[in-house]
Amino acid sequence: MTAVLERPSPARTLRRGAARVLLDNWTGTATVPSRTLYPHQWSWDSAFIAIGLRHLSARRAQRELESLLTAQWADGRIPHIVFNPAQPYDAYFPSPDFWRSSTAGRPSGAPAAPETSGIVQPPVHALAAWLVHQADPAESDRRGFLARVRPRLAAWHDYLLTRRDLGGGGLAAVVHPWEPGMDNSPCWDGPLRPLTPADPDSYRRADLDHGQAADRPTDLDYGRYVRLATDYRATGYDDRATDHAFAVEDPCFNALLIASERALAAMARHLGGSGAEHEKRAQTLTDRLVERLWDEEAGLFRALDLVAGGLIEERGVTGLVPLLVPGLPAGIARRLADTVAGPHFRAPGTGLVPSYDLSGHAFDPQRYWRGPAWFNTAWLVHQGLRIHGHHAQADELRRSFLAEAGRSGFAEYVDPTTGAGRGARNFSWTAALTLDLLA
Ligand code: 9YW
Repeated sequence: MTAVLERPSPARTLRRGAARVLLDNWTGTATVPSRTLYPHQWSWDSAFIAIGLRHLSARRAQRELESLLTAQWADGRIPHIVFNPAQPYDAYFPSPDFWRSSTAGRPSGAPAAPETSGIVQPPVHALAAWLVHQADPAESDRRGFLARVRPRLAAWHDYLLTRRDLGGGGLAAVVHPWEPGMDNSPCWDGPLRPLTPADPDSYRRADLDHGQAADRPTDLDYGRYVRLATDYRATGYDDRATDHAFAVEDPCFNALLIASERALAAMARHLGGSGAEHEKRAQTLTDRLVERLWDEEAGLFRALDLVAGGLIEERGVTGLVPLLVPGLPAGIARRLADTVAGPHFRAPGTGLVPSYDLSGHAFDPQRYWRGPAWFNTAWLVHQGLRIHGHHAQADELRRSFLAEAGRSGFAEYVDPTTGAGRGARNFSWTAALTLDLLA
């Protein structure tokens, strides 16, 4: 008799491929976003990675978040990069000798080790920690996971809601285009324009050793990123002492803070408390988000430029992410879902969500956050569609996500009109969120 060999299903093949990426990118304590381009630990990457990793090993997902939290500063900030001491300094720019956290960051409570950057990234961490806990509550309770991470996550949010309330209106501000995690989005062009770039001879871009120049931010962008980071470093990363030349209230950043406040409430309840304080904060933040950033005519949230004053007249994917806020007024949630399905954001070739308005004056399907579709933002929008009951639209986005993630070899981002992979391949959050959508 001939043995009948069963062909693995496409979902099984995809799951195996995604798991392989996460295993290959694990360093022993954390996961690098990409072995080539990003050889250290990144803050919001680790949160997305933990959300996927929990389906392979709840324990490893807990360690991913715990290792990030060991680099937390005494003022509560979670730095956007935690440097791996085993990597050479020139593997990535800006390197530890640029940020100088252990010396320059001391006044703000940077640890003596490890070396970190001095800026932050969107606060997805509490949401991730709660999802990780739910993957295996018994193992989580046995290790005291929530009891250990919860105070640190609360301190992180306190930092954002006090030191970073630069506009005085109850939302957190970002002070560098790397902080919202969407570096060269056209949303930041206006706020960055008045800035004098740093001298190009004062640094060397390591990203161009591994990425195509046409897929990456320009040299002018980098000059301004370096300028802002250098000025922040000069005050010891003290938000009260820095005259921030870039200060923006970003919709995605604040929406994730709200989702994470709700996660902190759930954790508090699980640990025997009431969670009421965090629920209240989440509601107040939601009210402020709507009052300050909602644009009824455009049907999406806008970023607010605190330096020049006024909402930024660009449509970015950041303005769609608040869909994942459960307490959003129903009318706003409906408008957002329509905008996701409408001509500005439904990419005809792939069904994915571009990072920037398809018909916008600055749209570029290849260049990083100026048009390409990213998988973390697709996952966030997908969550939002589900939360607000738009299941058919969510199913369609899920199918597009899985098809393009697999086809592109877990690309960092893809051309939203063709699905052609761009940036790094075997990118960790693409693989992790694939696992989550397959679970
Ligand atoms: C940088 C690591 C990071 C992401 C950001 C993305 C890019 C560039 O890569 O940042 O050099 O920090 O824009 O969202 O966290 O994957």
